[in-house]
Amino acid sequence: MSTLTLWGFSGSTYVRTVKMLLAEKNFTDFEQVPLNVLQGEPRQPEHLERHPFGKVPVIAHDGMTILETAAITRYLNDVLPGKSLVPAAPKDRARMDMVIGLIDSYGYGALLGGVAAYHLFPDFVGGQNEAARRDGIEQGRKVLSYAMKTKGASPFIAGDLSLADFYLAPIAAYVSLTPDAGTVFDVPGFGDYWEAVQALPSFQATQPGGA
Ligand SMILES: N[C@@H](CCC(=O)N[C@@H](CS)C(=O)NCC(=O)O)C(=O)O
Repeated sequence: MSTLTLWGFSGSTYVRTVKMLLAEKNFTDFEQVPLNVLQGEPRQPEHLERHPFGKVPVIAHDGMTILETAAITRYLNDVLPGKSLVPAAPKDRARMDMVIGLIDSYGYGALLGGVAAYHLFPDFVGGQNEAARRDGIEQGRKVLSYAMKTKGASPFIAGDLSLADFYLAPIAAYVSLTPDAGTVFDVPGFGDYWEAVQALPSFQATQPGGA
């Protein structure tokens, strides 16, 4: 029996954030319950008991249910063996947390709800909204620009690979499937960074489409 249960389908960017962390930790002993966001499955009463706002991911581990990606990823980073994906140096940790904050507050809504949804799943957001798409491009570019400024000459956003990269990569993956990718990704430094992210085994092993 698995020691960890992960609720949420692999098409969720936040679920992929968790799965990239698990992959980097080489942890495979988990059961994924693939609740499909596009079909409203996390809004069912059973899942609302786990997450009052009907969101994924949620995990259960060692007798505890944990919701919200920030809590889940930091918990798993602490309890699972292997390299840490949270920088030890306070300034690097701040780099990571700044970019995660920007993604949570501005990037996810702009790039998923605005750009990706417009092209890939408009029905989920009530139809194609040109203003939301344009605004998404603008806000999304701001987030990517700041993420690349924060990265500077480092290989990844917070120096070494960290949770911040696992937040950004799944969102960028959706944008890359749209005709707006060229515009959104046209910020200094993003091209090389995106190449490096796509080469990560944890990115390649967590492509949506399976569960
Ligand atoms: N604050 C949450 C956000 C999670 C989130 O937005 N998940 C999306 C999928 S990527 C979701 O569950 N959406 C379901 C819905 O809005 O109906 C976290 O950090 O985990």
